[in-house]
Amino acid sequence: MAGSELHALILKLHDVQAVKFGLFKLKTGLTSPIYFDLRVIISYPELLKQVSSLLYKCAEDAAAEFDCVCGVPYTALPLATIICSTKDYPMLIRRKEAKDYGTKRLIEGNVRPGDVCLIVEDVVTSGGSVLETAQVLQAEGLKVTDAVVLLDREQGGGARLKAEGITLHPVISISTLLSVLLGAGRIDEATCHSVEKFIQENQTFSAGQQDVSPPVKKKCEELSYGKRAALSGTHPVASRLLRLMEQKSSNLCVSADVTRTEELLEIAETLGPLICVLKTHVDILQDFSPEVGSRLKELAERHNFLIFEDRKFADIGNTVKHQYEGGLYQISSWAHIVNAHTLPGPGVVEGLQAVGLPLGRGCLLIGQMSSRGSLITTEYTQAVVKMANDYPDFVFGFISGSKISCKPEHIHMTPGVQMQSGGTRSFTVKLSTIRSNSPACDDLGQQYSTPDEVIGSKGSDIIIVGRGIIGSADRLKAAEEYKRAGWEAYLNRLSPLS
Ligand code: S5P
Repeated sequence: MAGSELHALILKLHDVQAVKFGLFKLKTGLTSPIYFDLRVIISYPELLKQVSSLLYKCAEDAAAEFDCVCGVPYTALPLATIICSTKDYPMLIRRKEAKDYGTKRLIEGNVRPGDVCLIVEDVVTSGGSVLETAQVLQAEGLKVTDAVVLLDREQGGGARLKAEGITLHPVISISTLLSVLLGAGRIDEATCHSVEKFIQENQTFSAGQQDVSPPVKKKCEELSYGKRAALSGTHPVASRLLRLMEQKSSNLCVSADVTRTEELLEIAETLGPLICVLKTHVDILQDFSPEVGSRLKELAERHNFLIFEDRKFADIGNTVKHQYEGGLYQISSWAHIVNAHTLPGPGVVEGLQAVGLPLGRGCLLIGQMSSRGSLITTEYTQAVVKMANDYPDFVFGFISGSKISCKPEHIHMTPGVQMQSGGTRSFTVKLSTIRSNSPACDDLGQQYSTPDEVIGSKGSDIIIVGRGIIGSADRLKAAEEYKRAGWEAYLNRLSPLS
Protein backbone atom coordinates (compact mmCIF):
# COMPACT_ATOMS: atom_id res chain seq x y z
CA MET A 1 0.00 0.00 0.00
CA ALA A 2 1.25 3.48 -0.81
CA GLY A 3 2.56 5.35 2.23
CA SER A 4 0.29 8.33 1.50
CA GLU A 5 -2.83 6.15 1.55
CA LEU A 6 -1.87 4.66 4.89
CA HIS A 7 -1.01 8.10 6.19
CA ALA A 8 -4.45 9.44 5.23
CA LEU A 9 -6.20 6.43 6.75
CA ILE A 10 -4.41 6.89 10.08
CA LEU A 11 -5.36 10.57 10.22
CA LYS A 12 -8.97 9.71 9.38
CA LEU A 13 -9.09 7.10 12.16
CA HIS A 14 -7.83 9.75 14.54
CA ASP A 15 -10.43 12.25 13.23
CA VAL A 16 -13.32 9.88 13.97
CA GLN A 17 -11.84 9.02 17.38
CA ALA A 18 -11.24 5.39 16.54
CA VAL A 19 -7.91 6.01 18.28
CA LYS A 20 -7.77 8.02 21.49
CA PHE A 21 -5.03 9.13 23.86
CA GLY A 22 -5.49 9.62 27.59
CA LEU A 23 -5.82 7.13 30.42
CA PHE A 24 -8.06 4.15 29.79
CA LYS A 25 -8.81 1.25 32.06
CA LEU A 26 -8.61 -1.96 30.02
CA LYS A 27 -10.50 -5.23 30.53
CA THR A 28 -7.29 -6.64 31.98
CA GLY A 29 -7.24 -3.98 34.71
CA LEU A 30 -4.24 -2.20 33.16
CA THR A 31 -4.35 1.53 32.54
CA SER A 32 -3.38 2.23 28.94
CA PRO A 33 -2.34 5.59 27.45
CA ILE A 34 -3.99 4.64 24.13
CA TYR A 35 -7.36 3.19 23.25
CA PHE A 36 -8.81 1.89 20.00
CA ASP A 37 -12.52 1.86 19.37
CA LEU A 38 -12.87 0.71 15.80
CA ARG A 39 -16.60 0.06 16.18
CA VAL A 40 -17.17 3.69 15.21
CA ILE A 41 -16.09 3.08 11.63
CA ILE A 42 -19.49 1.59 10.75
CA SER A 43 -20.86 5.13 11.01
CA TYR A 44 -18.58 6.28 8.17
CA PRO A 45 -19.43 4.35 4.97
CA GLU A 46 -16.41 5.58 2.99
CA LEU A 47 -14.05 4.66 5.80
CA LEU A 48 -15.70 1.27 6.20
CA LYS A 49 -15.22 0.54 2.50
CA GLN A 50 -11.63 1.81 2.57
CA VAL A 51 -10.70 -0.33 5.59
CA SER A 52 -12.29 -3.43 4.05
CA SER A 53 -10.45 -2.93 0.81
CA LEU A 54 -7.13 -2.40 2.61
CA LEU A 55 -7.64 -5.56 4.64
CA TYR A 56 -8.24 -7.51 1.47
CA LYS A 57 -5.22 -5.92 -0.19
CA CYS A 58 -3.11 -6.88 2.78
CA ALA A 59 -4.00 -10.56 2.30
CA GLU A 60 -3.47 -10.20 -1.44
CA ASP A 61 -0.02 -8.58 -1.01
CA ALA A 62 0.98 -11.38 1.33
CA ALA A 63 -0.14 -13.92 -1.31
CA ALA A 64 -2.38 -15.54 1.29
CA GLU A 65 -4.46 -18.33 -0.24
CA PHE A 66 -7.95 -18.93 1.09
CA ASP A 67 -11.36 -20.24 0.08
CA CYS A 68 -13.62 -18.40 2.50
CA VAL A 69 -13.57 -15.54 5.02
CA CYS A 70 -14.62 -15.26 8.64
CA GLY A 71 -14.69 -12.08 10.73
CA VAL A 72 -14.00 -12.15 14.46
CA PRO A 73 -17.23 -10.98 16.13
CA TYR A 74 -18.38 -8.24 16.30
CA THR A 75 -16.45 -5.29 14.84
CA ALA A 76 -14.90 -7.32 12.04
CA LEU A 77 -18.20 -8.82 10.88
CA PRO A 78 -19.18 -5.93 8.59
CA LEU A 79 -15.59 -5.80 7.31
CA ALA A 80 -15.68 -9.49 6.40
CA THR A 81 -19.12 -8.98 4.82
CA ILE A 82 -17.88 -6.23 2.54
CA ILE A 83 -14.78 -8.23 1.54
CA CYS A 84 -16.92 -11.26 0.71
CA SER A 85 -19.55 -9.34 -1.22
CA THR A 86 -17.07 -7.29 -3.26
CA LYS A 87 -14.54 -10.05 -3.90
CA ASP A 88 -16.98 -12.95 -4.21
CA TYR A 89 -15.87 -15.13 -1.35
CA PRO A 90 -18.21 -17.32 0.68
CA MET A 91 -18.48 -16.03 4.23
CA LEU A 92 -18.71 -17.80 7.55
CA ILE A 93 -19.99 -16.25 10.76
CA ARG A 94 -18.71 -17.48 14.09
CA ARG A 95 -21.32 -17.34 16.84
CA LYS A 96 -20.10 -16.18 20.21
CA GLU A 97 -22.50 -18.61 21.94
CA ALA A 98 -23.92 -21.82 20.50
CA LYS A 99 -27.68 -21.39 20.21
CA ASP A 100 -29.57 -23.67 22.51
CA TYR A 101 -32.09 -24.72 19.90
CA GLY A 102 -31.87 -26.04 16.35
CA THR A 103 -28.44 -27.13 15.14
CA LYS A 104 -26.37 -25.82 18.07
CA ARG A 105 -23.64 -24.88 15.62
CA LEU A 106 -20.93 -22.38 16.47
CA ILE A 107 -20.48 -21.46 12.81
CA GLU A 108 -23.10 -20.21 10.42
CA GLY A 109 -22.65 -20.72 6.71
CA ASN A 110 -21.69 -23.59 4.52
CA VAL A 111 -18.68 -25.32 6.10
CA ARG A 112 -16.61 -27.38 3.70
CA PRO A 113 -13.99 -29.31 5.68
CA GLY A 114 -10.52 -28.88 4.18
CA ASP A 115 -11.22 -25.32 2.98
CA VAL A 116 -8.82 -22.60 4.07
CA CYS A 117 -10.49 -19.74 5.93
CA LEU A 118 -9.04 -16.23 6.18
CA ILE A 119 -9.74 -14.54 9.51
CA VAL A 120 -10.49 -10.81 9.62
CA GLU A 121 -10.02 -8.79 12.82
CA ASP A 122 -10.04 -5.10 13.77
CA VAL A 123 -7.41 -4.92 16.54
CA VAL A 124 -4.95 -7.54 17.79
CA THR A 125 -3.32 -7.32 21.21
CA SER A 126 -2.49 -10.83 22.46
CA GLY A 127 -4.01 -12.62 19.47
CA GLY A 128 -6.44 -14.41 21.80
CA SER A 129 -9.66 -13.56 19.91
CA VAL A 130 -8.22 -14.54 16.54
CA LEU A 131 -6.98 -17.78 18.06
CA GLU A 132 -10.36 -18.54 19.61
CA THR A 133 -12.07 -18.04 16.25
CA ALA A 134 -9.41 -20.15 14.52
CA GLN A 135 -9.94 -22.97 16.99
CA VAL A 136 -13.70 -22.99 16.41
CA LEU A 137 -13.12 -23.10 12.64
CA GLN A 138 -10.49 -25.81 12.97
CA ALA A 139 -12.81 -27.90 15.12
CA GLU A 140 -15.15 -27.96 12.11
CA GLY A 141 -12.40 -29.22 9.82
CA LEU A 142 -11.39 -25.90 8.29
CA LYS A 143 -7.78 -24.77 7.92
CA VAL A 144 -6.56 -21.38 9.14
CA THR A 145 -3.18 -20.15 7.93
CA ASP A 146 -3.57 -16.36 7.72
CA ALA A 147 -5.34 -13.53 9.50
CA VAL A 148 -5.60 -9.88 8.45
CA VAL A 149 -5.97 -7.15 11.03
CA LEU A 150 -6.48 -3.43 10.71
CA LEU A 151 -4.32 -2.58 13.70
CA ASP A 152 -1.62 -4.58 15.46
CA ARG A 153 -0.83 -3.27 18.96
CA GLU A 154 2.54 -5.10 18.70
CA GLN A 155 2.16 -6.65 22.13
CA GLY A 156 3.04 -10.18 21.05
CA GLY A 157 -0.15 -11.21 19.22
CA GLY A 158 1.69 -11.82 15.95
CA ALA A 159 4.20 -14.10 17.66
CA ARG A 160 1.53 -15.98 19.56
CA LEU A 161 -0.43 -16.64 16.38
CA LYS A 162 2.75 -17.60 14.55
CA ALA A 163 3.42 -20.19 17.24
CA GLU A 164 -0.01 -21.63 16.36
CA GLY A 165 0.75 -21.68 12.64
CA ILE A 166 -1.20 -18.52 11.74
CA THR A 167 0.51 -15.58 10.03
CA LEU A 168 -0.85 -12.19 11.02
CA HIS A 169 -0.89 -9.47 8.36
CA PRO A 170 -1.49 -6.03 9.86
CA VAL A 171 -2.55 -3.04 7.76
CA ILE A 172 -1.23 -0.68 10.46
CA SER A 173 1.24 -1.37 13.24
CA ILE A 174 1.11 0.76 16.35
CA SER A 175 4.60 2.13 15.72
CA THR A 176 3.55 3.34 12.27
CA LEU A 177 0.42 4.89 13.73
CA LEU A 178 2.43 6.75 16.37
CA SER A 179 4.96 7.92 13.86
CA VAL A 180 2.28 9.31 11.52
CA LEU A 181 0.35 11.06 14.31
CA LEU A 182 3.57 12.48 15.73
CA GLY A 183 4.69 13.67 12.30
CA ALA A 184 1.30 15.30 11.69
CA GLY A 185 1.45 17.13 15.03
CA ARG A 186 -1.58 15.22 16.37
CA ILE A 187 0.35 13.97 19.41
CA ASP A 188 3.48 15.21 21.16
CA GLU A 189 6.75 13.34 21.88
CA ALA A 190 5.78 12.66 25.49
CA THR A 191 2.52 10.94 24.50
CA CYS A 192 4.30 8.95 21.83
CA HIS A 193 6.94 7.84 24.29
CA SER A 194 4.43 6.87 26.98
CA VAL A 195 2.57 4.65 24.49
CA GLU A 196 5.83 3.07 23.29
CA LYS A 197 6.78 2.38 26.88
CA PHE A 198 3.38 0.88 27.69
CA ILE A 199 3.59 -1.42 24.68
CA GLN A 200 7.10 -2.49 25.57
CA GLU A 201 6.27 -3.18 29.18
CA ASN A 202 3.08 -5.06 28.44
CA GLN A 203 4.15 -7.77 26.08
CA THR A 204 1.91 -10.80 26.19
CA PHE A 205 3.90 -13.55 24.55
CA SER A 206 7.45 -14.83 24.53
CA ALA A 207 8.95 -15.55 21.14
CA GLY A 208 12.08 -13.59 20.47
CA GLN A 209 13.21 -10.46 22.15
CA GLN A 210 10.56 -8.05 20.86
CA ASP A 211 7.73 -10.26 22.04
CA VAL A 212 9.07 -11.21 25.39
CA SER A 213 7.44 -10.78 28.72
CA PRO A 214 10.50 -11.76 30.71
CA PRO A 215 10.31 -15.12 32.44
CA VAL A 216 11.67 -13.27 35.46
CA LYS A 217 8.62 -11.37 36.65
CA LYS A 218 9.57 -11.08 40.29
CA LYS A 219 11.83 -8.22 41.27
CA CYS A 220 15.40 -9.48 41.52
CA GLU A 221 17.76 -8.19 44.17
CA GLU A 222 19.80 -5.31 42.73
CA LEU A 223 23.54 -5.53 43.43
CA SER A 224 26.42 -3.58 41.90
CA TYR A 225 28.72 -5.30 39.41
CA GLY A 226 31.51 -5.04 42.00
CA LYS A 227 29.50 -6.80 44.70
CA ARG A 228 28.45 -9.54 42.31
CA ALA A 229 32.11 -10.10 41.33
CA ALA A 230 32.89 -10.92 44.95
CA LEU A 231 30.10 -13.46 45.56
CA SER A 232 31.37 -16.93 46.32
CA GLY A 233 29.22 -18.59 43.64
CA THR A 234 30.38 -16.32 40.84
CA HIS A 235 32.30 -18.06 38.06
CA PRO A 236 35.93 -16.89 37.73
CA VAL A 237 35.34 -15.50 34.22
CA ALA A 238 32.22 -13.67 35.42
CA SER A 239 34.12 -12.29 38.45
CA ARG A 240 36.90 -11.00 36.26
CA LEU A 241 34.42 -9.47 33.87
CA LEU A 242 32.30 -7.80 36.56
CA ARG A 243 35.44 -6.41 38.19
CA LEU A 244 36.81 -4.93 35.02
CA MET A 245 33.39 -3.47 34.19
CA GLU A 246 33.43 -1.67 37.50
CA GLN A 247 37.05 -0.52 36.99
CA LYS A 248 36.41 0.77 33.48
CA SER A 249 32.86 2.02 34.13
CA SER A 250 31.83 0.11 31.05
CA ASN A 251 29.10 -2.40 30.29
CA LEU A 252 29.75 -2.10 26.57
CA CYS A 253 30.61 -5.09 24.40
CA VAL A 254 31.47 -4.18 20.86
CA SER A 255 30.55 -6.70 18.18
CA ALA A 256 33.42 -6.38 15.70
CA ASP A 257 31.68 -7.93 12.72
CA VAL A 258 34.30 -7.13 10.08
CA THR A 259 35.88 -9.31 7.45
CA ARG A 260 39.54 -8.22 7.54
CA THR A 261 42.04 -9.01 10.29
CA GLU A 262 43.64 -5.59 10.13
CA GLU A 263 40.31 -3.89 10.74
CA LEU A 264 39.44 -6.25 13.58
CA LEU A 265 42.74 -5.54 15.32
CA GLU A 266 42.36 -1.83 14.72
CA ILE A 267 38.94 -1.93 16.42
CA ALA A 268 40.40 -3.87 19.35
CA GLU A 269 43.21 -1.34 19.62
CA THR A 270 41.16 1.85 19.42
CA LEU A 271 38.00 0.78 21.23
CA GLY A 272 39.76 -1.57 23.68
CA PRO A 273 40.03 1.04 26.47
CA LEU A 274 36.25 1.69 26.32
CA ILE A 275 34.86 -1.82 26.30
CA CYS A 276 34.47 -4.72 28.70
CA VAL A 277 34.16 -7.38 25.98
CA LEU A 278 35.19 -7.64 22.33
CA LYS A 279 32.84 -9.97 20.48
CA THR A 280 34.11 -11.67 17.33
CA HIS A 281 32.78 -13.81 14.49
CA VAL A 282 36.14 -15.20 13.54
CA ASP A 283 34.72 -17.26 10.69
CA ILE A 284 33.79 -14.14 8.71
CA LEU A 285 37.43 -13.07 8.42
CA GLN A 286 38.60 -13.50 4.83
CA ASP A 287 42.25 -13.55 5.82
CA PHE A 288 42.23 -15.49 9.08
CA SER A 289 45.58 -16.76 10.28
CA PRO A 290 46.49 -18.38 13.62
CA GLU A 291 48.16 -15.09 14.55
CA VAL A 292 44.71 -13.48 14.98
CA GLY A 293 44.15 -15.25 18.28
CA SER A 294 47.48 -14.29 19.78
CA ARG A 295 47.22 -10.66 18.61
CA LEU A 296 43.73 -10.38 20.10
CA LYS A 297 44.95 -11.86 23.38
CA GLU A 298 47.76 -9.30 23.55
CA LEU A 299 45.31 -6.45 22.98
CA ALA A 300 42.86 -7.88 25.52
CA GLU A 301 45.65 -7.93 28.14
CA ARG A 302 46.79 -4.43 27.28
CA HIS A 303 43.34 -2.85 27.34
CA ASN A 304 41.76 -5.08 29.97
CA PHE A 305 38.82 -6.61 28.12
CA LEU A 306 37.64 -10.17 27.51
CA ILE A 307 37.29 -11.84 24.11
CA PHE A 308 33.98 -13.47 23.28
CA GLU A 309 33.83 -15.62 20.15
CA ASP A 310 30.17 -15.64 19.15
CA ARG A 311 30.35 -19.15 17.66
CA LYS A 312 26.87 -20.26 18.83
CA PHE A 313 27.76 -23.92 19.08
CA ALA A 314 24.74 -26.14 18.44
CA ASP A 315 25.79 -29.72 17.77
CA ILE A 316 26.30 -32.94 19.69
CA GLY A 317 28.92 -32.89 22.44
CA ASN A 318 31.60 -34.73 20.48
CA THR A 319 31.36 -32.39 17.50
CA VAL A 320 31.35 -29.13 19.46
CA LYS A 321 34.40 -30.32 21.37
CA HIS A 322 36.35 -30.48 18.10
CA GLN A 323 34.86 -27.22 16.85
CA TYR A 324 35.87 -25.43 20.05
CA GLU A 325 39.35 -26.83 20.37
CA GLY A 326 40.58 -27.64 16.90
CA GLY A 327 40.10 -26.84 13.24
CA LEU A 328 41.39 -23.69 11.69
CA TYR A 329 40.34 -21.34 14.48
CA GLN A 330 41.36 -23.12 17.72
CA ILE A 331 38.84 -20.94 19.51
CA SER A 332 39.50 -22.28 23.01
CA SER A 333 43.11 -21.08 22.85
CA TRP A 334 42.20 -17.40 22.64
CA ALA A 335 38.51 -16.75 23.46
CA HIS A 336 37.68 -16.26 27.13
CA ILE A 337 33.99 -16.67 26.40
CA VAL A 338 31.96 -18.69 23.90
CA ASN A 339 28.23 -19.28 23.59
CA ALA A 340 25.96 -22.19 22.76
CA HIS A 341 22.41 -23.06 21.83
CA THR A 342 20.92 -25.61 24.20
CA LEU A 343 18.77 -27.21 21.51
CA PRO A 344 20.88 -30.40 21.33
CA GLY A 345 20.48 -30.95 25.09
CA PRO A 346 23.08 -30.99 27.88
CA GLY A 347 25.66 -32.81 25.72
CA VAL A 348 26.54 -29.57 23.97
CA VAL A 349 27.54 -27.97 27.29
CA GLU A 350 29.34 -31.10 28.44
CA GLY A 351 31.37 -31.27 25.23
CA LEU A 352 32.38 -27.62 25.45
CA GLN A 353 33.05 -27.86 29.15
CA ALA A 354 35.47 -30.76 28.62
CA VAL A 355 37.64 -28.39 26.59
CA GLY A 356 36.98 -25.07 28.29
CA LEU A 357 37.03 -25.91 31.98
CA PRO A 358 40.73 -26.87 32.22
CA LEU A 359 41.57 -23.63 30.39
CA GLY A 360 39.51 -21.49 32.78
CA ARG A 361 37.04 -20.48 30.07
CA GLY A 362 33.34 -19.68 30.46
CA CYS A 363 30.20 -20.09 28.39
CA LEU A 364 26.98 -18.17 27.82
CA LEU A 365 23.78 -19.98 26.84
CA ILE A 366 21.44 -18.42 24.29
CA GLY A 367 18.20 -17.85 26.17
CA GLN A 368 16.51 -15.45 23.78
CA MET A 369 17.30 -14.00 20.36
CA SER A 370 16.88 -10.51 19.01
CA SER A 371 15.72 -11.58 15.56
CA ARG A 372 12.13 -11.19 14.50
CA GLY A 373 10.15 -14.42 14.40
CA SER A 374 12.59 -16.25 16.66
CA LEU A 375 11.16 -19.65 17.56
CA ILE A 376 12.33 -19.41 21.17
CA THR A 377 9.41 -19.68 23.60
CA THR A 378 9.11 -18.88 27.31
CA GLU A 379 9.34 -22.56 28.14
CA TYR A 380 12.53 -22.90 26.12
CA THR A 381 14.06 -19.91 27.89
CA GLN A 382 13.19 -21.41 31.24
CA ALA A 383 14.83 -24.69 30.23
CA VAL A 384 17.95 -22.72 29.25
CA VAL A 385 18.09 -21.16 32.73
CA LYS A 386 17.76 -24.61 34.25
CA MET A 387 20.63 -25.88 32.14
CA ALA A 388 22.80 -22.96 33.26
CA ASN A 389 22.00 -23.86 36.86
CA ASP A 390 23.04 -27.45 36.16
CA TYR A 391 26.51 -26.47 34.85
CA PRO A 392 27.71 -23.65 37.12
CA ASP A 393 31.40 -24.53 36.66
CA PHE A 394 31.33 -23.56 33.03
CA VAL A 395 28.16 -21.59 32.29
CA PHE A 396 28.05 -18.12 33.80
CA GLY A 397 25.24 -16.37 32.00
CA PHE A 398 23.10 -15.77 28.97
CA ILE A 399 22.59 -14.08 25.68
CA SER A 400 19.09 -12.71 26.13
CA GLY A 401 16.94 -9.67 25.54
CA SER A 402 16.16 -9.27 29.20
CA LYS A 403 17.08 -10.63 32.62
CA ILE A 404 16.00 -14.27 32.62
CA SER A 405 17.66 -15.42 35.85
CA CYS A 406 17.59 -13.67 39.20
CA LYS A 407 20.89 -15.21 40.33
CA PRO A 408 23.36 -12.36 40.81
CA GLU A 409 26.13 -14.72 39.64
CA HIS A 410 24.57 -14.86 36.18
CA ILE A 411 25.58 -12.26 33.61
CA HIS A 412 23.11 -11.25 30.90
CA MET A 413 24.46 -9.91 27.61
CA THR A 414 22.03 -8.36 25.13
CA PRO A 415 22.49 -7.89 21.37
CA GLY A 416 20.22 -5.85 19.11
CA VAL A 417 21.17 -2.49 20.60
CA GLN A 418 21.15 0.84 18.81
CA MET A 419 20.22 4.41 19.60
CA GLN A 420 19.64 7.67 17.84
CA SER A 421 22.79 9.72 18.03
CA GLY A 422 22.95 11.96 21.01
CA GLY A 423 20.32 10.23 23.14
CA THR A 424 18.93 7.00 24.49
CA ARG A 425 15.34 7.63 23.60
CA SER A 426 13.54 4.74 22.05
CA PHE A 427 13.23 4.69 18.27
CA THR A 428 10.25 6.11 16.52
CA VAL A 429 9.59 4.45 13.23
CA LYS A 430 10.30 6.35 10.07
CA LEU A 431 7.61 6.47 7.45
CA SER A 432 9.81 4.45 5.15
CA THR A 433 9.37 1.45 7.48
CA ILE A 434 5.62 1.51 7.12
CA ARG A 435 3.99 -1.83 7.83
CA SER A 436 7.05 -3.05 9.61
CA ASN A 437 5.99 -4.64 12.88
CA SER A 438 8.98 -3.61 14.91
CA PRO A 439 9.98 -0.19 16.14
CA ALA A 440 13.43 -0.40 14.64
CA CYS A 441 14.95 -3.18 12.64
CA ASP A 442 17.29 -3.99 9.75
CA ASP A 443 16.25 -5.59 6.46
CA LEU A 444 16.96 -9.09 7.71
CA GLY A 445 14.91 -9.22 10.87
CA GLN A 446 17.29 -7.78 13.45
CA GLN A 447 15.39 -5.84 16.11
CA TYR A 448 16.87 -3.07 18.22
CA SER A 449 16.34 -1.70 21.69
CA THR A 450 18.16 1.25 23.21
CA PRO A 451 20.85 0.95 25.93
CA ASP A 452 18.45 2.51 28.40
CA GLU A 453 15.74 -0.06 27.70
CA VAL A 454 18.16 -2.99 27.76
CA ILE A 455 19.99 -2.09 30.98
CA GLY A 456 17.25 -0.02 32.62
CA SER A 457 13.90 -1.68 32.05
CA LYS A 458 14.94 -5.13 30.83
CA GLY A 459 17.52 -5.62 33.58
CA SER A 460 20.36 -6.93 31.39
CA ASP A 461 24.02 -6.35 32.30
CA ILE A 462 25.95 -5.79 29.09
CA ILE A 463 24.93 -4.16 25.81
CA ILE A 464 26.28 -5.76 22.66
CA VAL A 465 26.59 -3.16 19.91
CA GLY A 466 27.63 -4.00 16.36
CA ARG A 467 26.62 -1.75 13.52
CA GLY A 468 25.63 1.07 15.88
CA ILE A 469 29.39 1.53 16.36
CA ILE A 470 31.07 -0.32 13.50
CA GLY A 471 28.82 1.36 10.92
CA SER A 472 29.51 4.81 12.31
CA ALA A 473 31.89 7.21 10.55
CA ASP A 474 33.51 7.97 13.91
CA ARG A 475 33.68 4.65 15.74
CA LEU A 476 35.47 6.03 18.75
CA LYS A 477 32.89 8.74 19.32
CA ALA A 478 30.02 6.29 18.81
CA ALA A 479 31.60 3.84 21.28
CA GLU A 480 31.99 6.63 23.83
CA GLU A 481 28.30 7.48 23.46
CA TYR A 482 27.19 3.87 23.87
CA LYS A 483 29.53 3.42 26.82
CA ARG A 484 28.10 6.50 28.52
CA ALA A 485 24.49 5.52 27.78
CA GLY A 486 24.97 1.96 29.04
CA TRP A 487 26.71 3.08 32.21
CA GLU A 488 24.18 5.81 33.01
CA ALA A 489 21.35 3.30 32.60
CA TYR A 490 23.16 0.99 35.03
CA LEU A 491 23.69 3.75 37.61
CA ASN A 492 20.02 4.75 37.33
CA ARG A 493 18.96 1.17 37.82
CA LEU A 494 21.07 0.87 40.96
CA SER A 495 19.71 4.07 42.49
CA PRO A 496 16.62 5.14 40.60
CA LEU A 497 16.16 8.28 42.66
CA SER A 498 19.64 9.72 42.21
O1 S5P B 1 20.00 -12.91 19.37
C1 S5P B 1 21.08 -12.51 18.95
C2 S5P B 1 22.29 -13.06 19.39
C3 S5P B 1 23.48 -12.52 18.94
S1 S5P B 1 24.93 -13.07 19.66
N1 S5P B 1 21.13 -11.46 18.11
C4 S5P B 1 22.31 -10.94 17.63
O2 S5P B 1 22.26 -9.97 16.88
N2 S5P B 1 23.50 -11.50 18.01
C5 S5P B 1 24.80 -11.00 17.47
O3 S5P B 1 24.97 -9.65 17.90
C6 S5P B 1 24.86 -10.97 15.94
O4 S5P B 1 25.43 -12.16 15.44
C7 S5P B 1 25.74 -9.77 15.68
O5 S5P B 1 27.12 -10.16 15.70
C8 S5P B 1 25.50 -8.84 16.84
C9 S5P B 1 24.53 -7.72 16.56
O6 S5P B 1 25.00 -6.86 15.58
P1 S5P B 1 24.27 -5.48 15.20
O7 S5P B 1 25.10 -4.95 14.08
O8 S5P B 1 22.86 -5.79 14.78
O9 S5P B 1 24.34 -4.61 16.44
